[in-house]
Amino acid sequence: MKKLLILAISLMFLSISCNDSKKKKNIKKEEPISIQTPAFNPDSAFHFVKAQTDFGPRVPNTEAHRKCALFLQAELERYCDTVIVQPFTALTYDGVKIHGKNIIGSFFPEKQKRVLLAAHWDSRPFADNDPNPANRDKPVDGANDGASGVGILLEIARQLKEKKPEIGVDIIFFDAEDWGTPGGQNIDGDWWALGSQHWARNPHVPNYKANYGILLDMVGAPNAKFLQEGISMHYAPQIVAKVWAKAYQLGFKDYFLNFPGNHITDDHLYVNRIARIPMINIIHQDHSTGTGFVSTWHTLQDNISNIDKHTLYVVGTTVLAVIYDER
Ligand code: AHN
Ligand code: ZN
Repeated sequence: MKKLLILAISLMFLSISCNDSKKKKNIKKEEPISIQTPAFNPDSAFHFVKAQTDFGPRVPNTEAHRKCALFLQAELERYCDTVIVQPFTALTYDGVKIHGKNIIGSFFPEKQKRVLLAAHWDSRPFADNDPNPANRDKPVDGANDGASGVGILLEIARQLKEKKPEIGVDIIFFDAEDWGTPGGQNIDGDWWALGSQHWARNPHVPNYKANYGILLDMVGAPNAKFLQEGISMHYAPQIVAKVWAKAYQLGFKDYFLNFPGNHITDDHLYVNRIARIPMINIIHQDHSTGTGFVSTWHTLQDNISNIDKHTLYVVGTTVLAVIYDER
């Protein structure tokens, strides 16, 4: 009995010391002295998406909207060199005067060569595409439609602070993108993207220029498909080519398809048309749903349970690689 006990104890020590030597070897192999290029962290990006949806729907003129604006400003202030909040008022298609805020964080604001990254941070006031008519006047969480792009850009901001890019970068969170006319209703006018329209006419700094821009919209659904969106192909085909080539190089061809998509009226339209900065839209399109978008679009199902970390990773890694390539 005693012998057995001694045997067991010595085996235990033997296995502990074995583990120990394995660990030491691993440390030597896997931790080089040089600082590595930071990798886009999908858990962190997901956390940034959820932090937004936790406020509730970020519909202009609501408490959740006001609180989320302060959160986004504070986050950008942690990472960027300068942050500018641009308040504005606008009139919606249904006659509501809304108080909006575009929130802009910049890295190296003095540099000439710059890239503009953007997403909209507001969420839609009504789930007018919901299969259940009783839900159609309720506001949407907008986990994918809005928060996904903002979450990726906050993670990119966090990474850019760790490893500074060679060029200037501006991150713009546009407000009041998603209060546009309900589907099928054909009312003339530019009722989508009110925040980007305001910014394009009143840039946050006088004479603002960027070499190009990338808009992220609906970049968080599982197995998202990014078609080459029509307005992007009209105004900035060379930027589509650049970004898609990088995605292919990174092995993301199942997400970034070499296939034309529809023209989508979105924030980038006014950045192209009014500010005259070539800007593309990375946006999930689905021609099988009838709306042209993912099935959760403008429904109550657009919530955090339908956000996929791998999609956030694919998009974030691609955009980050494009930025670090520029000099
Ligand atoms: C139109 O449906 C014309 N534009 C859609 C823009 C949008 C809404 N992006 C997200 N939500
Ligand atoms: Zn929307």
